[in-house]
Amino acid sequence: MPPARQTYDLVIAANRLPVDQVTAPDGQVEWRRSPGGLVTAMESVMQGRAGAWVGWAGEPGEPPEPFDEGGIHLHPLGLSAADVRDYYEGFSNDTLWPIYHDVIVPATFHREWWTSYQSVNARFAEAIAEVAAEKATVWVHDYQLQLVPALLRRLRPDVRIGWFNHIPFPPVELFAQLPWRGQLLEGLLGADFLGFQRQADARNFVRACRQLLQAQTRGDLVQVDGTDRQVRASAIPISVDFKGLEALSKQPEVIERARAIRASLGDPRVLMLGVDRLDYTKGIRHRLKAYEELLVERRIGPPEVTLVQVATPSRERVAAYRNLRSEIEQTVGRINGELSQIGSPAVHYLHHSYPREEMAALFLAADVMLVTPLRDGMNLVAKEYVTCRHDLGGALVLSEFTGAWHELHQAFACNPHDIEGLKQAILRAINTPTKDKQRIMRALRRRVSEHDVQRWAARYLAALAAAPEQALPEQALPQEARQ
Ligand code: ADQ
Repeated sequence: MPPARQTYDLVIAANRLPVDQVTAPDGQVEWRRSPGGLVTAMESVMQGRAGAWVGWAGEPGEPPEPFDEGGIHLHPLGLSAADVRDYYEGFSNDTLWPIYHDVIVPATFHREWWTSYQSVNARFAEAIAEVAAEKATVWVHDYQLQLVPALLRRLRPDVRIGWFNHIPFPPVELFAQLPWRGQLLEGLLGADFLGFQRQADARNFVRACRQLLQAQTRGDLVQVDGTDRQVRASAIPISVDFKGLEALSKQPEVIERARAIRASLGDPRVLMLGVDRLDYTKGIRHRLKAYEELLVERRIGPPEVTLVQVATPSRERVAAYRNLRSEIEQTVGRINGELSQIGSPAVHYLHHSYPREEMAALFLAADVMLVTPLRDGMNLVAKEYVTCRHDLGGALVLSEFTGAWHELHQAFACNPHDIEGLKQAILRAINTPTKDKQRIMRALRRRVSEHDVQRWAARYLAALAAAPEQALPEQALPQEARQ
């Protein structure tokens, strides 16, 4: 008889496991925890519960054996090179990602990508069904796994299923372009509770169900056809680990490093900073255009003002990302060629990933943070920046098209499509008196500290537990969620 497999009360499923494989100089392979806020949040909710995480280990081929790391049971799921190409780079990042981000670049539709997406989602559902204990809570993450809720419900009707979308949910007019729109909606309706970054995203989902499935809806509830089930779709915006990141940014070495960064840039009067995955949704081109025009018009210029643009390498096997990278690098080259001075480049462009300490030091060093996406589910960089500014220094220029803007209204708002308006927002962020900027920063920090990632996770799980059908009594909910 095969040994009884251990099962878990709380199962997280996401495209990626929360660890990266690293090879030490002696060839020894080990796992290192990825530093994201999601992992910190999950650790806080997994305390005292038996928790497992199902996800891809990041390399194509046979998956490693399941293992335990930091108190979480990790269950790797194998993706072949063809799965990575069709399910991940293809359907997830070249079909869904553009449609869900306002079609900033055109979406690509291939039927074989869809077939692969279905098959990988089915494997996820099977892996979850294997590790979930009787009546477990299962929390599925993001647009790569939209079919998992319904597939899992078929395999395991006893478990409670939640799904959270880290990216926007598009208006029905754009969503309707997807040839597989009905299957995607039905896949999601297998969940008990669906969480979104903004109310507008939740409303878009409910509207899509009404218009494309002719489902009955009432407020944030969708009636599932042919059953007595109702699914709730609401906004529960994600956040950052405020306490952990603030403590990091208060470390003397980080503060010293921030000083050293400024000194190595020639101690400019105004250091501007952009930090993004190199993605066409992030508005990097628009930001550079506004900055270039301000330089050409001599309203600002080096050496008093400089811009550091950190662009993390991303999805380089998708053509739109390769094109964006060469376009950005050409633009930076042109700006520097035409507008720099000897020893004072106009733009410092860094195409790297950095450790958390270095990111915190950059945030502390920057007088103006430029967050200018054309569309972004939340944008954690904006929240990380204000978290690090315990000195109340700095100013945040924030696009109205980010989820973060809906919580951080006091920031210097911009519409990145409006280059003239963006230039004005940058100048305001530079020239507003320090006292006023401190007041703004204090308000922004209060919001993030009161709505941190631990509270997000607790609220999400409470909403999932209290979703229609199996409403729990109030006292069963964690304290944070009773509001
Ligand atoms: P992303 O599109 O990846 O996330 P974002 O929210 O900005 O966008 O998160 C990026 C993370 O990567 C931040 O924690 C940032 O500090 C880090 N990072 C960026 N550049 C880095 C670098 N060079 N080195 C090291 N770290 C770097 C998706 C959605 C967002 C949503 C998040 C979370 O697109 O809208 O906010 O998920 O839900």
